[in-house]
Amino acid sequence: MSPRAAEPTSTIAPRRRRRLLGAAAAAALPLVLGGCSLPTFYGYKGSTKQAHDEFLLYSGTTIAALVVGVLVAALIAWSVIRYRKRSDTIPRQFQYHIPLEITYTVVPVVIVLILFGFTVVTENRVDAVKADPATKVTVTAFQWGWRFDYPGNVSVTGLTTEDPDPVGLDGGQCAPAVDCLGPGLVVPAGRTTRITLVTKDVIHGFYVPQFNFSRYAQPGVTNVFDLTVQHSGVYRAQCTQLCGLYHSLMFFHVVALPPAQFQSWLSSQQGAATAASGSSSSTSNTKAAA
Ligand SMILES: [Cu+2]
Repeated sequence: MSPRAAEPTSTIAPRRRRRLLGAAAAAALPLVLGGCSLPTFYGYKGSTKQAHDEFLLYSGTTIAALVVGVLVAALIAWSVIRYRKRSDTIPRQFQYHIPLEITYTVVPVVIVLILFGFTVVTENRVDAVKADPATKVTVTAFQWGWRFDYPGNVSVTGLTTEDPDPVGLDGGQCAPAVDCLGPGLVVPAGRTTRITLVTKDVIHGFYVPQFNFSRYAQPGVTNVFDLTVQHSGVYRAQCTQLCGLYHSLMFFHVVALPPAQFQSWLSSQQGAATAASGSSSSTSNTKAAA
């Protein structure tokens, strides 16, 4: 009697244990996969207000993808293990399971619609321009460098092969620690800067990784957008469109200053521009060329 009584428990218990282990492994998978990248998923949290919106969209989409991926992987693993071949008998066959087919058609469509909705809302917020930005800068990309034009005839031009810090604001924190080659686009921190992006020749790409933002500078097209850098600092940036021989050197950096410091910088540049125009009838102050 005792061997028979012991038989069921000896076969069922390991199976239950395996199921429990499988469920625990499936539950732990997102944490293991996410691991050290949580909560950014290898992305930037974003140094501008607009970038943070992008980050929320990115992380939300990634979490949704992880949930779906883990669920699908778990179902595949379950069916592979549960229904593995045990004999040569052909198992029961199923087809045309209408409720199931409707479910696995409708659920993905609903997921795509939700992601689409969040994307539209986020992109509208990122592309929105304020009626009253704190400052306006026209950014001109060219082979091979960048020019930044501020109100008051202040113009900062940087060539890729020249001074890596033409505005002289690195304060020792730029090269080589931050490796911010190229000219500096100076903006006030915590305030909105209106960027008008154009190109003088071919297509270039305005890309600041920490802003989660990239936009083409296209011939014949004027792109307008707002950036609201949240904290003072130096942010590396570069051209992301292959634009010719020195494309790989077409870096620039964004320098976000406290508003008062930005204003005093701009005032001093405007004073210098006025003095230069008075003495040489020139209307620009091209520091990198000096
Ligand atoms: Cu370029």
